[in-house]
Amino acid sequence: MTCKRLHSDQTAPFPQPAPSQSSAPSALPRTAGETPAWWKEGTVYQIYPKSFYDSSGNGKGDLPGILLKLDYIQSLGVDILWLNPVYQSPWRDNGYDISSYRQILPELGTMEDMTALIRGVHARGMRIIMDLVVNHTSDQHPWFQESRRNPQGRKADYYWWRPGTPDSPPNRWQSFFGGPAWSWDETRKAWYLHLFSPHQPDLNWENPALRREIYAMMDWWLDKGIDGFRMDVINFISKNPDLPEGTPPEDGRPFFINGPRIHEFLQEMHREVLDGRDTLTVGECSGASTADAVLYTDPARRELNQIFGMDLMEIDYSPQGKWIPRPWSYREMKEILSRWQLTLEGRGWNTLFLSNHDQPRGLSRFGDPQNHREDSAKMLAALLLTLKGTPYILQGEELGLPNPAYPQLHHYRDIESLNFISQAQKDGWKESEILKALQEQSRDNGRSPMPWHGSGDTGGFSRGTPWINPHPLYQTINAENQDNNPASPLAWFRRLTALRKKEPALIYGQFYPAEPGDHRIFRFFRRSPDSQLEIILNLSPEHVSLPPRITEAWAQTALIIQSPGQPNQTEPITTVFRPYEVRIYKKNL
Ligand code: ISL
Repeated sequence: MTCKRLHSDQTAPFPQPAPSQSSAPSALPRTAGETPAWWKEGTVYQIYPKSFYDSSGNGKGDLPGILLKLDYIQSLGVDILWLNPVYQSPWRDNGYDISSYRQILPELGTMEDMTALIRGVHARGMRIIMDLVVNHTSDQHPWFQESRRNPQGRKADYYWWRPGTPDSPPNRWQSFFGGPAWSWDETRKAWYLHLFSPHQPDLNWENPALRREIYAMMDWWLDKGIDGFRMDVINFISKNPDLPEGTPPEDGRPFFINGPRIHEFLQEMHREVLDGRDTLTVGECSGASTADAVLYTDPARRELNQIFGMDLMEIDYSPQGKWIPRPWSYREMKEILSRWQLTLEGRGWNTLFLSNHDQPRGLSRFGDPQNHREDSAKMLAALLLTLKGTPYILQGEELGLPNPAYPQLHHYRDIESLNFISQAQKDGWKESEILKALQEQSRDNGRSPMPWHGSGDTGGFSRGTPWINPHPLYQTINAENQDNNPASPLAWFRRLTALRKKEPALIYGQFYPAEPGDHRIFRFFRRSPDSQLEIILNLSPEHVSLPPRITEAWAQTALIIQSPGQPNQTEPITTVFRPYEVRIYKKNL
């Protein structure tokens, strides 16, 4: 089951309800009837701590480094920071293998640094959430060590142990990183389940004592002042205890994705930890359909605030998986986005993201970094900040950073990429083919060091030798040279976050897809009781001419923001959209 496409929804026809002519009265006009919440209004900035800013010179980004860059982060107009894992860990999967939930990895800082960061973030009026990785731990975690040593002890079934002999695993499930999902443990003389690497044994959520330990740990962190959690593969925590084989036998996904007790567990977690606290909870939910998303995020069900659905991230997965991508179309992209928007309207809450630490850069996938880097980056930023939901921006995305596309095999660090390289070599792939796949799809594309300025060997990331190579384009793409350039992607990003703060319709307004006039155009409305915004995005590198039935209505509206172009200067209304052009028209109702 190595990273195959997860079919979550049937493809639905592109929906086209016309915007209603009457503005329904609402008790909360600015929020268009939605219950207001900071996590609906905020934009999230994802920090990959090891690649953000190295204050110590050891080649790895660290917590004091983030603290030093808080003014920059605040200047973006973002409101919430999400930190990838910073816990004690042997770092087999870049911190997603935690060996102590209540300690910070010394290379990244101390608990005092973490407390100072929480304070610094709050002092600037922002919030901070941390990764919660509770589908599995590291095999070095004391729970696993005790569990493997003491089959009669209290922690004996904190993990998925099965008896047997070393030559016959309990089933043929494959892990997400390649290879079997079961390993034989010589100490306990039994098999244990790991959906990821053998160093990441899966926790057994059937055990109530384990669940209580996890809730206590969550409480502990919330008491320290963090504002919520990004929950890693949270919809994998409930497994069918029979652990049946799938079709094909290697595919166990039907038996642990959105598993039998998942909603019960999340509701219990809500009751035990989250009730009465004002937190942001966002679940990473690969394999969740839009219908599942409603179940997870409907506030009445008291589970999560939001989930990351993966349909858009898997748009280019072929039946052979992510390493052999397939072509995708603008129609498919719009269909996925519109389906998630429409299904969650009034029933849950969306996340909006095109990049993260597991994905190639959104710009390289959905834009044109070769020929229209800045304009396509601006269009994608507009897409993220004008649809309905909470936007998540990966560090560097505000600069229009494409994939680093490292040119040699030895540049890659990620466990999934390294496993792919050895498997592809065994399967007889040519080196050039392996490199091409990595340059397009490796998770390391989202993990390169943040380019702060154009000089030195690392673009201001570190005084030492970076753990992974600097971004090859840091001399031209960096925060310093965009900071005072009003035409830069960074300046555009700041204008968009400011616009979201000014226009409640961009937060709470209902989403209506509109007739695009051309398949390369994404056109939609955001409507609140007192205003309607019309957003038109040219998704393509081509000039697109729109028909008069669409363009004539613009005479009654104001063009409030446009790209390409200089700020405060809009072009006369034309019917031709330039490559990756963005326009937002506003009409008061
Ligand atoms: O990265 C993927 C595809 O290339 C996914 O299959 C990914 O492994 C999956 O979305 C789960 O991701 C999360 O859990 C993993 C960790 O490696 C990822 O970094 C994390 O985001 C295991 O903890």
